Amino acid sequence: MRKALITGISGQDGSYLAELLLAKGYEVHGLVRRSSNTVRARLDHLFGDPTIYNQKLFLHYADIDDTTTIRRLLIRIQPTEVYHLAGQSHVGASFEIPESTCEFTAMGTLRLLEVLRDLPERPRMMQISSSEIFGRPSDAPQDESTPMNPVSPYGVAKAFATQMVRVYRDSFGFFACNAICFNHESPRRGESFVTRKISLAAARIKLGLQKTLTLGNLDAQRDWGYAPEYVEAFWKILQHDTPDDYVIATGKSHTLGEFLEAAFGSVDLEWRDHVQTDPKYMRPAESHRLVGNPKHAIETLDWQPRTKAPELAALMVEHDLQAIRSHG
Ligand code: F7E
Repeated sequence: MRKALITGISGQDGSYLAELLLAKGYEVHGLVRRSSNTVRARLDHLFGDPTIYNQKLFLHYADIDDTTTIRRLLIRIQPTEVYHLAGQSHVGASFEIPESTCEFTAMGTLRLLEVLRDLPERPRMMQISSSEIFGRPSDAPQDESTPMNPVSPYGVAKAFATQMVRVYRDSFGFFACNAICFNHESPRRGESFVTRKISLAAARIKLGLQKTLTLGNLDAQRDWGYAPEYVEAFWKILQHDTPDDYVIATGKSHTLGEFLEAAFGSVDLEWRDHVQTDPKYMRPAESHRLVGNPKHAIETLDWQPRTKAPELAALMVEHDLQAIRSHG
């Protein structure tokens, strides 16, 4: 029986990965943060299925800084694969809360590696890294050998975690890998990330529930892919014979204007009539020229990014339109 442990299972990627692994016949264990709010909307459909929840899918309370509990769970569950997705993932917020961002994202990864180090049978392990490690790269597109030059506390924390995974792989023989992910979005994306903010606003404006959308830096450019395709890469990374790092990206960069055009255009709206800017959404420093070269993943893992950014924008708006129509 293949058993996987996912940290951050209630997030966008964690929920898609849980679905993928369940479909492949895995027993899936997820770590969740203890909070008074038990709403885990992205996993609701799995909770609601009595053939899945507590049969093939199990959730455990463990904060990522709770090493003792994580060790106990790993010894008890004995997963064959660990997918480390948990962390504070908002780049803008990391300027406001740099210490906790580093605590969870950087130290959280090191603590997990240390627990794994002591296990008699070490599972394979994958860490979700980020294009933010490149910050302001001298070359574009970026690949696995592009030097790290992070410009946000989040990027610094991810650079630490990424390099630590390499150190444990090289020094202690870990089967540990980094998926260096560029932006990846979906209808399950958190509402404070720009793509979801845009898709929700386009849907609400279309339905007459909102008039304007307030954004920060409109000059931003990103390599936006579709999250369910990215979790396929996570799985493939751990099935390969040798551990390695992989850039997971589409290879195409789009401006925020292009994303707005596709999102608003999909419901026959002109974004310029509705979008305004406010400096409060600007960041003290912005990453530039982030566009990934996924050649290594495509050639080695037989992985393909399929959904293009304009298509992604339209599918997110369509989802939000339907959801608002049915639940308000
Ligand atoms: O910003 C600009 C903003 O917050 C994208 C995370 O998953 O991907 C994500 O990080 C761009 C930036 O994503 C608003 O300044 C303009 O240039 O959606 P975002 P991100 O910062 O790229 C990487 C790969 C990760 O690893 C992260 O965990 O859009 N932007 N106006 C705005 N961004 C936000 N959030 N809100 C705005 O109003």
